[in-house]
Formats: sequence, structure tokens, C-alpha cells
Amino acid sequence: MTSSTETLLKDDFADAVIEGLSQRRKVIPARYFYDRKGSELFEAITALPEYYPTRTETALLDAHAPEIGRIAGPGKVVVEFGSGSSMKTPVFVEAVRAAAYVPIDISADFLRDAAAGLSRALPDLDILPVAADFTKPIALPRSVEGRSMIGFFPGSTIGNLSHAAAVDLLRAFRITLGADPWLAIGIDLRKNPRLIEAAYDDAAGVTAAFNLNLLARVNRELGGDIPLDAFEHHAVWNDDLGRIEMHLAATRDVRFHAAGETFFLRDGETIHTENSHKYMIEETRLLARAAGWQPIRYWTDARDLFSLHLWRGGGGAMEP
Ligand code: AVJ
Repeated sequence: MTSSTETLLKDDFADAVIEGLSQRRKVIPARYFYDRKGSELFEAITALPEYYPTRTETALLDAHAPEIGRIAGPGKVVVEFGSGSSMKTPVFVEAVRAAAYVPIDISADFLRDAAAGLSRALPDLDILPVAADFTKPIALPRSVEGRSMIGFFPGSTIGNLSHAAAVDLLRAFRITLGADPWLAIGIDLRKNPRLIEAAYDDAAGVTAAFNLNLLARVNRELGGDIPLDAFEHHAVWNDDLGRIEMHLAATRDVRFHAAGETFFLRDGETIHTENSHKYMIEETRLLARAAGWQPIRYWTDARDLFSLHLWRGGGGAMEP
């Protein structure tokens, strides 16, 4: 990454922290979890016994990606939104017999890692990384223009967004993917809240460390003096909104500085750091249709923990 990009991203983090901590209900957006330390902690989360999404989705992809390839047809350009450094990507790319792979990420670092990892696993694959913000429709490389594309959006990352923002994102994907768009997307399902809460508040404390790293990152990058021992990790199921919420709760009245400003939290007040929405199958179909996609097929595991979906865009003649 160039130093000018780094400066821009740092300003963006500073702005988000100042804005988020100036609200009456304090928030820091979840996308800032993933610095180097945060990405390592997330990797550790995916291996926890309580964190069912990653292993369940991986098994669904192992079992059903070949069928996705058969339905959508071979030789597609696979466009991954948020470049994966996980093992899911080579499995998918290989199973659908992709002609090319386009990872898209705002972070040039993540993009480089993903491209390097994949070219090692699949040396003959044509890899065309794109550094961009995929939340808006974007232009893909000229060499894939007019070719049939399938988006890949695993991990239930869609769950971080409100339902309205999810529809906007899925519309942007459809537009980015051209005239004959397909999408393979992983979506976590609504289930017994106790299972969900355990997945986001594990016994080993890895998710707590992941959440608290956000404050450590503020201290590291924005000259903060937040006393980390004055905060604890909370994961609470919100049944009305169908989402697990992560918060950092002050365990006493606390005052600190960050990004050149002073902030104050009362004992018990929280900083809301993440929402992870869980969907019922009927809701995933509504989500697809609201964004102009047609649900083609979906697969779930035997315990109905997680779902993998194949959607197709509306034949190219659809309005944005
Ligand atoms: C990467 C957004 C899918 O919501 O399950 C894991 C992030 N947060 N544990 C999720 C996360 C706490 C994860 N996503």
C-alpha cells in the first residue's frame, strides 16, 4: 500500500471513531476490526468449537460447489467480494471450473495476499485483482467485460448489514456482475439464541479479545489512551431485529482521549461494535428478490445452522 493510501485510510478510521463516539449511543463500525491483529484473531475465531459458521459453510461448499458449477455452467469468471484468504476460495473456483478469478477488496494488502495464495493453489488460473469499494457498482477489468460472471460472497458477511443496506449491496453486486449475473452467497440462519450467543462469546475469550482489539487499535493508531481494563465484551441476541450484537461495556465511569478528542462513558454504557444478522430461509428469498435476484437453489446442513444460496440476476434487462 502506498503511504498516501495509508494516510487516507487512517483519516477514515479517525473520522469514524470521532463520529461514532460522539453519538448518544456510541458505535464503532465493525469494518475496523480487521487490522493485522484483528485478522489473526478472526482466523482464531473460525476454529473455535462454538463458532459453527466457518466449518459449516466450508462443508456446504465442499459438498455443493460442484453442483453450483453444473447449474451455472463452466467457464465463468468468479468475482469474490472481499478477497478471501481462506480455503473456501480455491474450493469454489476449482469446483465451478472458473475461467478467471477477480478478487475485489479495498485493502491492497489483503488483495495481494489473496492473489498470492490462490496462484500457489491454482497456478494456471487467470487472476485479476481489483482494489475498490465493492459497496457501489464498479467497473471490472476490460478483459472480463461481456463474459458471464458469478459473484462469490461467503462467510455471511452480509449479516453485518441492516436489511436495507444488504439490499443495496446485493443490487450493487448485480450491476457490477454484468448482463448474466450469478451469485453464490453464504447466509447464517436464525436458530436457538443460546447457540448464537455462545458463538459470539466463546469460553476461551477469543471473541472478547477480537472485540477489545478495536480499542487497542484506537490507542495504537489514533494516539488514544483508552484504559482497556475499563471495558468488557458483551454479546447479546436482539430477538426483535434478528441479530447478535457485540458491545464493549464500560465497567466504571471512564474518560479518555482518541483522535484528538475527549470522550466520556458512564458505568454500564456501551460502544456498539457489530451486528450479525441471522436470517430465516423465507427472509433470504425476500432479500434476493428485493435486490433483483432470483433464488435458484439453496443448501443447508443437517442441523439447519447455515445456508448456501445460488441466485441468478434478472436477465440483464432489469432496472438498477
Ligand atoms: C465475518 C462478519 C461474518 O458476524 O460472524 C465473528 C464476524 N464477529 N465473531 C460474524 C465475527 C464475531 C463474522 N463475520
